[in-house]
Amino acid sequence: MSRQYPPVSLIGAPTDIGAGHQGARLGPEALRIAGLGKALIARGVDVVDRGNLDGPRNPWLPPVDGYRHLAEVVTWNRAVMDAVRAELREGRLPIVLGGDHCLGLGSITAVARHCRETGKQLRVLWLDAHADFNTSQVTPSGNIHGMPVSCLCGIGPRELTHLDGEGPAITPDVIRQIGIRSVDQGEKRLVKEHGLDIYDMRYIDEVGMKRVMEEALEGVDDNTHLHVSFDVDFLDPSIAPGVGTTVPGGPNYREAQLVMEMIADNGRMASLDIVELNPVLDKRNRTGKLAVDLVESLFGKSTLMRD
Ligand code: 5AB
Ligand code: MN
Ligand code: MN
Ligand code: MN
Repeated sequence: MSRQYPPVSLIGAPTDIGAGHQGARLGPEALRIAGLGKALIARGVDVVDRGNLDGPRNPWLPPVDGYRHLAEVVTWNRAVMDAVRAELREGRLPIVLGGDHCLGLGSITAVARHCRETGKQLRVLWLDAHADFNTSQVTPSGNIHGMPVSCLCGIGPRELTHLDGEGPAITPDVIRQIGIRSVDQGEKRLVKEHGLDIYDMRYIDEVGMKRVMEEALEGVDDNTHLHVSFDVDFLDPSIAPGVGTTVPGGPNYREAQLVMEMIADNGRMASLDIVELNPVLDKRNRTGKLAVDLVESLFGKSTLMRD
């Protein structure tokens, strides 16, 4: 099955400003070295690599009032937002190469704005071990990569909840979180309070990934912009060791492939983040290569014999 994909733009965002480990700032280069651009070109996709965005270096300071590096996080996310917005306006499919997951804020703020302007419905698939729904009050770390989802939903500091000067980017009903297996205590309360739709590992174990993906993609139609925010720590650490916050018990290789293939079959993915890859913690870029392998599946590569 071959599908026409819109032209893709790779946007490097080399920062670990929101993370608790340094190293994710090397993620964009590791993804390039693992052959991301070439792999997409081989799938017949028109790819332009826009290079890396610029932003403040990581000063590696402790949190202040529950946030670490808030000002720098705002600057990086504005850059990502503007870059993603520009690509969407040109009818291109932006792939943000992180970088840590705080960048999902800038990326999805741009996507949500684009949806408002074009009258599209938005669906976000958040592939992650974590819910990323902390606030400054409940965070155990102060690391903002644990807060992008709450900020996107309007819970957080104004400079992040109103990144584009308009209101909060989304409401919780837009998001489906898959692979979740580590939620902090206060975060759990908030997640429940705001009714986040979470397909945690227990649910995946019980009903299987196929049904999970059918449910998560339900209602994603021609009028839907599907955004995939792929935190590499979604994957089981036995296959993806190159992340700062490993949590055992994640999807295995086949389950992860099924996720990507079902997204490809759905055909509505219009933007993507690949975040949290930390080459410093990886083994011979194994996790980077796996991410590329999975992105190929997102773009329709399949071992399926019956189509
Ligand atoms: B990631 C933790 N919940 O807030 C926190 O990798 C981890 O973007 C957050 O999902 C992990 O510090 C953030 C303990
Ligand atoms: Mn995350
Ligand atoms: Mn995570
Ligand atoms: Mn992480």
